[in-house]
This record gives sequence, C-alpha cells and structure tokens, in this order.
Amino acid sequence: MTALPILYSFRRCPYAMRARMAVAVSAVQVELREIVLRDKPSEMLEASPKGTVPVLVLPDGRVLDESLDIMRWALVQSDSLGWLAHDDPNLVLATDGPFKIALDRYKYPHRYDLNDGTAHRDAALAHLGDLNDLLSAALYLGGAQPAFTDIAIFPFVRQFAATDAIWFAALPLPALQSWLSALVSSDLFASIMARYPQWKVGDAPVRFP
Ligand SMILES: N[C@@H](CCC(=O)N[C@@H](CS)C(=O)NCC(=O)O)C(=O)O
Repeated sequence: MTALPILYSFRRCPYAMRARMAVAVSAVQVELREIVLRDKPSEMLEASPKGTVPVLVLPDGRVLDESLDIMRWALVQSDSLGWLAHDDPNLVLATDGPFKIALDRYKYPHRYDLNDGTAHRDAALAHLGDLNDLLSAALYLGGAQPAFTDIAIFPFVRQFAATDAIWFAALPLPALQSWLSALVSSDLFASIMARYPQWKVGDAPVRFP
C-alpha cells in the first residue's frame, strides 16, 4: 500500500477547517491525524517546528504548513468545482491579517490585556462591511457558487459571528449573514466537522475524506 500524505489537523481551528474543506472537495486522500493543541505530537513538531495546524506531510518528505498552501496543493490535483478560478489573494490577506488580529482581540481581550474587545470588534466590522457589499452583488465572493475565497475566509467570519451571535444577527449585513449561514449549513462543512479521537502513535490510519 502506498503511503498517504499525512494531515495534522484540529477540528475547531479555522485554518485547519479551510484546509480540510479543500482536501474534501478535491477528494485527494490523506491520513488525518487529529491533534490537541496543548499536546502536540512530536511527529508533527519534527515535521514543522513552528507548531501550528494544519500541517501536511507528503510521502516524499515535503511539508506544507500553511493552510492556504494545503488548499492549493489539493485543488491543483483535482478542482472539479473550479474553486481555484476564484482565488482573491487580497481579500484573503485582509482576512488573515487585520481582520484576524482584530477578531482575536475581540474574542479574547484578556489575552491582550484589554478590558474589553469592542474597539477591535468595530475595527473588524469594516472588513465585514466590505464583504457584505461584495456579497450584495453575487451570492458568493467568486460568483454564484462557493469557491476558494469564500472557503478561505468564512471560518473566521464564523468565529466572529459566534463571539456574540445575537449582536451579529442584528447587524445590517444581510448578504454577509446569508452567505455565512449557507456555508455553515452546507453538507461539505458538516462533513469536515466530523469528530475524531486524538491521534496516537500506532493508531490505525484514518482516511480523509
Ligand atoms: N498561518 C497558519 C496559521 C495556523 C494557526 O495559527 N493555527 C493555530 C490553530 S487555529 C495554531 O496551530 N496555533 C498554535 C497553538 O495554539 O499552539 C496557517 O494558515 O496554517
């Protein structure tokens, strides 16, 4: 049997979510190793000492430890839904950069010595307003169907929304709210949110998707 690429993942990590979604849609098989952030396996840290998930270790020893690279690696092999045709690096960078920085401070103000996160919540809102404008013109960021940009971005918007769901639902951002709800309730998202036990050396390989 040929060795499968190994994907170290953590169910609730938004970076790992987008990587799993691209791998699932490409149907390129990997061995999924569910990790726990406070108990990272030495096998993963040897492959990628920076210690973030997701990490993909290829059979030839190459390591991809950036979620966007893992998405592209999977989709380059098989992209039947045409996700790569709608990859907007600027929008993704704006989400991974300033929006994520504000999101973390909104969600966990005490970790940043802040009394509360409202200033950061409001800073993040500007980006959501931009997304809402784009989504008022088409259902998804790449057009009528979800594609790379949507999948790269929505796990972070989901986190923002969940921080105060009642407040988020009352925002005047209907296109963004519908977009988020369609992606979160999709079969694809449900499939990549399946639960797996923490991987241990010697476990039988878990094939994914
Ligand atoms: N730029 C990386 C970021 C990945 C990342 O920060 N993942 C978080 C979990 S969501 C992590 O592993 N943090 C390390 C830790 O909490 O120990 C990527 O896109 O893959």
